Amino acid sequence: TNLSFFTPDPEAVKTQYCPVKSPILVGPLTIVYSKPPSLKKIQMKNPYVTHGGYFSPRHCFGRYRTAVIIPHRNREVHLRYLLYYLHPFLQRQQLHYAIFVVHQAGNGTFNRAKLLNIGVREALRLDNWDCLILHDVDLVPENDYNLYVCDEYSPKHLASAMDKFHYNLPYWTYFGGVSAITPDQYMRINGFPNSYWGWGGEDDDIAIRVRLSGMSISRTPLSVGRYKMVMHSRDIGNEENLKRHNLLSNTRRTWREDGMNSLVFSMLSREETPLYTNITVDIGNPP
Ligand code: UD2
Ligand code: MN
Repeated sequence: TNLSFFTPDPEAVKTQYCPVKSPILVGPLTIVYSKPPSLKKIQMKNPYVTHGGYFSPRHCFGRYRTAVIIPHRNREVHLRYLLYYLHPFLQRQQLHYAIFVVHQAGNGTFNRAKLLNIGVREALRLDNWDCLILHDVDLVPENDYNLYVCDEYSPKHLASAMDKFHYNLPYWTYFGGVSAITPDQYMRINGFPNSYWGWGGEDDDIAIRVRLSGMSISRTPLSVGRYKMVMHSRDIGNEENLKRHNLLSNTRRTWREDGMNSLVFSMLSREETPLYTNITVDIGNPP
């Protein structure tokens, strides 16, 4: 028979769940920070990403629903690098996913953990996510076997081997950079602390919360959890938090009161841009 006119309809064959292990992963990736890609170029390369930064596998039903949440201010170039590499990465993993950028308005002191709490609250209003990925804007994964999927029993640290730490952990309980946590686990630790203003400490607080609520941290193996950070200096407005040691010594007394159940902010705007959902918030100032 002459099949030269036959065009299979890709949507029509979507009758099954995607396989547990995606067949289109490639493993190690080459990440280059030489020329920031434009948003237009990233859009052209990701034609199946829909407004707000959503994607669903086209030939099978996505088995896992993943929300990526990125705290952000003044790092537009880093964000472009991340989107450029992360969209195709997540599509190769055959995830049903969306990307949320939580943008802190104003010039006040930055608060990464509070922005992540806001991102989680907003993401959960929009979909029933299996997994929340909390992602620094300047870290790009270097191996797509590092699945952006949660562990059922433990919050998972994904950025186990960063170039800036010579592809090793800086210390054993380290939980910064990129992590994966289910909504249930997130609520169980009362989310992240709202009280860490400026640089540092909040990641250690989170690790303590995990332990205090009776869980442990799992981790991507060092050979796979590799990340390349865009080089940068400390931002204005994110100076070192000198209160962090004091705060950390009190976590076991404060974590039940400081977190998702005490989160207060004002929503300034929510917009669906072509490559991500942007949430702009006023989070106030340190006391
Ligand atoms: C480390 C951790 C990070 C966090 C931080 C302490 C790594 C790679 N990551 O990051 O997870 O625990 O220490 O707070 O070791 N940001 C902005 N605009 C700003 C400031 C920060 O967008 O003006 C966001 C952005 O997503 C950035 C993140 O906050 O990636 C962490 O800040 P950083 O990159 O300045 O700190 P760094 O690299 O020491
Ligand atoms: Mn950084």
